Amino acid sequence: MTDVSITRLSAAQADFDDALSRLLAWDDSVDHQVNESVRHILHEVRTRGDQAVLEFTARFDQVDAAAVSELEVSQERLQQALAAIPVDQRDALEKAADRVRDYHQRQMQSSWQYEEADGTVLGQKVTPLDRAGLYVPGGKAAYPSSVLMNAIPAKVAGVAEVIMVVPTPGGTVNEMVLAAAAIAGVDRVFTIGGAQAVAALAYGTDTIPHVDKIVGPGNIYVATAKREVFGTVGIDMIAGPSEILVICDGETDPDWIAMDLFSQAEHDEQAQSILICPNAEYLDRVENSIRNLLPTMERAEIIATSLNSRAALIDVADLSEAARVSNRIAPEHLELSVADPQALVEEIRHAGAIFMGRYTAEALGDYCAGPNHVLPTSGTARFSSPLGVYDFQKRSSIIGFSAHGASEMGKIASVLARGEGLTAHARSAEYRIEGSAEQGGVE
Ligand code: HSO
Ligand code: ZN
Repeated sequence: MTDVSITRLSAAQADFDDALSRLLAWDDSVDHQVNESVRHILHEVRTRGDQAVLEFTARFDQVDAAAVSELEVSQERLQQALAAIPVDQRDALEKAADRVRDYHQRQMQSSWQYEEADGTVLGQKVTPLDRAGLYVPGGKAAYPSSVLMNAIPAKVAGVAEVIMVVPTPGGTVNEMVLAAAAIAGVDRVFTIGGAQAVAALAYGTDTIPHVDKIVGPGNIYVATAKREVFGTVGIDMIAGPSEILVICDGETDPDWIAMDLFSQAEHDEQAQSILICPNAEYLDRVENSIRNLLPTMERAEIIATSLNSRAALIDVADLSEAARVSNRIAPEHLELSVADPQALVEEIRHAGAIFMGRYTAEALGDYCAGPNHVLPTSGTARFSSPLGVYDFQKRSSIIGFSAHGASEMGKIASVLARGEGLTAHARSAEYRIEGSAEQGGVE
């Protein structure tokens, strides 16, 4: 059944705010069953290491190995995959990788220092993480493009070792994923997945080194495991279903917009596609295109389910109102399919990625524009940003006082420390106040 009936909303309707909230509502309640089994897996891997990884991999992926080292994919094997995939795929992956690398190089943060008049030096030292773990889902959701998007920023940041895990249910390996790992310069690959892979990366086993941060998407078990190990390691984000919001002035070919909405909806049944336009009649035209084009789609079922349950066509008074509604949604992807996207972008405050103008399909950004396609979902663009080089770098503060500087700051620190009742702090600072020896350290 690929009938579609898409929710219509109007910003003018009295209950618009409530209707919009209902549309955006997303059930991310924790499933206790999942929680418990993830905790069990984490505990087992933490205490029994490699042996537990082998058992879970046999149970969940039907892959039997005598040792975890058998589940490691060699660099030669990655190169073989790269050599074996069709040449157009290899070319496309390499071109995409070059663009992603170029873009991310511009995100590099460098260390800085400045000196005050009395010789006090203050600054920030930026260092990459030592080791990052990259989770790549197996099966249908194994996206080679996501390997590039996760691994390249880590390598650009200077992460010494990028370790990728990818489950291979039934032993099936995705060659394009391996090829992408080769291009991105992933250092080690293990064919393990699920919560057991997250645990192995977080705690380390005899064979799998522990990492400092785990990035990459995964199913509910992987997401739950990432949430649980946060603190032992860093994580990137807990991603919800993918979303697209298109603001159109009503002048773009409706087929283009329909296909842009499909491109999000085909990811999964829970994906969300929303179109906002100041021209209600244009919304009808897009809905017509949707009806005409849907039967031509390979993933028509998934698209239909996604559109029927989570999509909306919204009419607004003008583009400014469209921008206000968009800011409330804080979409992961925002297309500005309008004549003057530069003017409209001024009014946009929250969005993971903004696609400017009628020609800029989200699909180009998903694969090869250069910016990252790992973006904040479910309204989290209000407070977070695309995955980037900065996710693989950290900062240390640098503080250096001259004798004179220490003396001046010592007086301030002493007063504040005594105010907090912390005498050791106060005296530690006071020792360094010029002439403090003669004062004998006032109590
Ligand atoms: N739209 C997805 C990324 C993706 N699309 C991968 C195709 N492959 C989330 O931004
Ligand atoms: Zn996509």
